[in-house]
Amino acid sequence: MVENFSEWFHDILEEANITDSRYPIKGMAVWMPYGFQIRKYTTNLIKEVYDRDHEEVLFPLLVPEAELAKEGLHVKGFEDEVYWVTHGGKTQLNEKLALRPTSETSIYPMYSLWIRSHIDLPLKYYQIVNTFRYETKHTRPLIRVREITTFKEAHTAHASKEEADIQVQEHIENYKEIFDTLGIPYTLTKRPEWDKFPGADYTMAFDAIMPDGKTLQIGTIHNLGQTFAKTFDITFEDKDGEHKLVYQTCAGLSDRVIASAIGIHGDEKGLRLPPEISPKQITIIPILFKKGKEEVLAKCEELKKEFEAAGLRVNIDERDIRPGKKFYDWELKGTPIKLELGPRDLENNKTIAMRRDQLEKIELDLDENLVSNVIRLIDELNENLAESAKEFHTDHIKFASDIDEVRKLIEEGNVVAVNWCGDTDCGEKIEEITGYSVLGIYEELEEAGKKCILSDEDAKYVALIAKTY
Ligand code: 5CA
Repeated sequence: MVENFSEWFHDILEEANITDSRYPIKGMAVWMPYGFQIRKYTTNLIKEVYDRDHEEVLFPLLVPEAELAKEGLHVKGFEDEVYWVTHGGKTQLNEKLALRPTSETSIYPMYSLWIRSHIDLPLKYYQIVNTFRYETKHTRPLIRVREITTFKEAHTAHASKEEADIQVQEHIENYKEIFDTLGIPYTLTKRPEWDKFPGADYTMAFDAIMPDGKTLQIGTIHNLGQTFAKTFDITFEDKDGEHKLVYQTCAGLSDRVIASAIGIHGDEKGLRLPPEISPKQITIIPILFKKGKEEVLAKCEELKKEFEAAGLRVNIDERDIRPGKKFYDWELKGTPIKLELGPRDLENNKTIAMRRDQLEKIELDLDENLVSNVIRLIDELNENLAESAKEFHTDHIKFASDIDEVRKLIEEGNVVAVNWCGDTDCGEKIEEITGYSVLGIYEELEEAGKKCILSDEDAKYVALIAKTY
């Protein structure tokens, strides 16, 4: 699978009924029922984390050209990627309208109206919407799409620089919680100057290492400083009566969260979904013969109710097909736990459980401990998925001390750590020579005396270099 990750990923999306990419617009796909459920539980998780101290809102999709054009750096970063609406029916519009590529220029003019005084701060809103980017790099379902269907963007405004810096840390903690819940290991780097978000002071980014060794940026957090506040005139009256500009942050996640959960945990048999986002956490497979059919089905229903009462999502696969085919299907679809129940099991007061990550049969008694036993299996699976993913991740970050070694290690499927001076020219040269991307600063070097991998300067940082999606 590792050699053909791209093919595996493409196939599993169709086979498991997640998305259908045959929609006749490049970079846009249909969310199919099973995929839609996975997406729903993923957005539920994101909402659960963000609802704690943000409020959810919903802005219009269209942005007037004049607003989009206001922030020079920002518009320059996006001008090649914007889709435009030019007509309403047959009438040409007075002003072109952009399909939001992201929503700073849609949200901040309203922040300028809403924020008046220090008591209005901090303001912390988020929305989960679709955004449109006319991507020119090779598109891939969920990974690089032209309609990002699941774009979580949080936008905050603060009275001081310190509060904005703290908010950046809070976004980081939120993202860690989301990725940890899904067992997705990540690197966190400060993006280099030339790769930060257009208009930001600095960008912090989470990257996952996919099975083919390429990294996928799965979340970004931007400290916007006062750039947008100046452009959109977002000011407040402070306690001392002075009018001041706000400090802002924004933080984005996308369909890539789902892509990484699918890609990182999957195996040659199909999906291995983290229980949090698995449409069903338990699939009960009745083994039916003419004799004893009613009893078996009645017991399956009874078990389903018990599991549901404990807050678990359960289905019974009653289709009139061979049990072997059902096993195959639910392995493909990645349900964490399968429970098999036939007439003989019922007689013996047993059921056979199987964890998707192990595929060994585990005999469980049909007694009052069944629910807690199954919950234990789900927890063990969850931990095991996270641990094996973490092991892969750690094994694939290697240190290199010269440029040739960087190339070799990346070609072997690794992400490479190097000592770096931090200079932009030097960083861009590293990218030029190797053909790979400098993800950013991974750590600051505490001791002096180390040399940069390329320039003769002292190294200040450990930077990561990778082949990226
Ligand atoms: N306004 C900010 C965040 S609120 C913003 O747009 N940041 S971003 O450009 O970095 O995008 C946020 C996240 O969306 C990225 O970290 C990346 O994970 C994801 N993303 C960006 N472009 C695409 C795309 N074409 N397809 C899927 N996901 C994408």
